[in-house]
Amino acid sequence: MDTNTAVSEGIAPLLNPFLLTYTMVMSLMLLSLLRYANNRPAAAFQAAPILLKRLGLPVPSFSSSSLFSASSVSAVPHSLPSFANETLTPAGTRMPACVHRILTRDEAKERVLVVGDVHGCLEELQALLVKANYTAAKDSVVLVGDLVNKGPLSAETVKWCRTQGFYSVRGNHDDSALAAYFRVGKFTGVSSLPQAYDFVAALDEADVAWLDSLPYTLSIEHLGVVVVHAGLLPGRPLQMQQAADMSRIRSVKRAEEGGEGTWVGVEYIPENGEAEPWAKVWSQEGKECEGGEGSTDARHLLFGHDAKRGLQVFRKATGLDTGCCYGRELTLAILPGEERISVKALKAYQVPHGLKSD
Ligand SMILES: [Mn+2]
Repeated sequence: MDTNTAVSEGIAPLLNPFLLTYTMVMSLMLLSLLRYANNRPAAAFQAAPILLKRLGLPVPSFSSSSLFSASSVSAVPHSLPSFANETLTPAGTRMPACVHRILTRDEAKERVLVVGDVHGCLEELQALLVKANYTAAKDSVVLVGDLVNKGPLSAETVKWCRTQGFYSVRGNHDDSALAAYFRVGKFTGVSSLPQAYDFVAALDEADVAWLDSLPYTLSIEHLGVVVVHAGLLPGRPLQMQQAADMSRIRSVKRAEEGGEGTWVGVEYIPENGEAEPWAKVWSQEGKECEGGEGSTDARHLLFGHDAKRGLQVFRKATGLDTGCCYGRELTLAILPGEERISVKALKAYQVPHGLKSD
């Protein structure tokens, strides 16, 4: 046998068309999975069941929940990777490690109480929970963000919610508090903070770490709900949503570029109908709404951030910011179900200032 024959016989099995195709398909699948998870193997591990579900394939019993409940990785929350490729938040702080948090059936208790913008109104928050017959044994609390600023007890609110084991998404004011604490963004080079940010000096390391960990969205899949501070851009999948929209939008208008059904988010509430509440558009039928064409997103969104519009009830989105810091009410939604409970503010801590973007 000459050398050439030996070589060709040696590699012959590798040239088998079936094996070649199989290897190529498997490599492509692995590469797509890694790409789907932003080249993070751990995220790819979590993304695999989601991809299988999307493709209509059976999900093996070792789902992300059971894999990641092992004690060695218990600090890693269940999450979806973000594909928006952002490293900094609109306030100039770093993006949270987990942008899209999933609250699993195992983590959630019997009822989930979703609370509107607290803005330092801790006494009202506690009164509201009493009114809702809250008990730590049977209830999980999820806040829509903006725990701080405007009201009287910002640092105390953060500390209390953290130590109670409450969940929260990140609001623009929570971002600003971090920016003030770390002197980044608009606070870069500022030696003495504005008086409104005095409270950041009362935050300890655990409070700051907790704020820093707040995700932009929290999905409660078994209840069919997503919690976000400000909103989502219609027509765009959850994992493509950008921090600026998730923490700041109030309205959307048609994009001039990007084709039919493309929306851009705006922070203001227009007087002349040039833009509409994002939640109203999100709730309209059609492929350009919800998460876009091909979306099977049948989930209901719960959000805050829009005290001026107050309680907003749309088919697929509910706004819970009822302006407590302005002397109006603090509201929570009880899940599962449609029930909502409110308490009156003890006083007006802040005078609303028109359409200012906060
Ligand atoms: Mn806000």
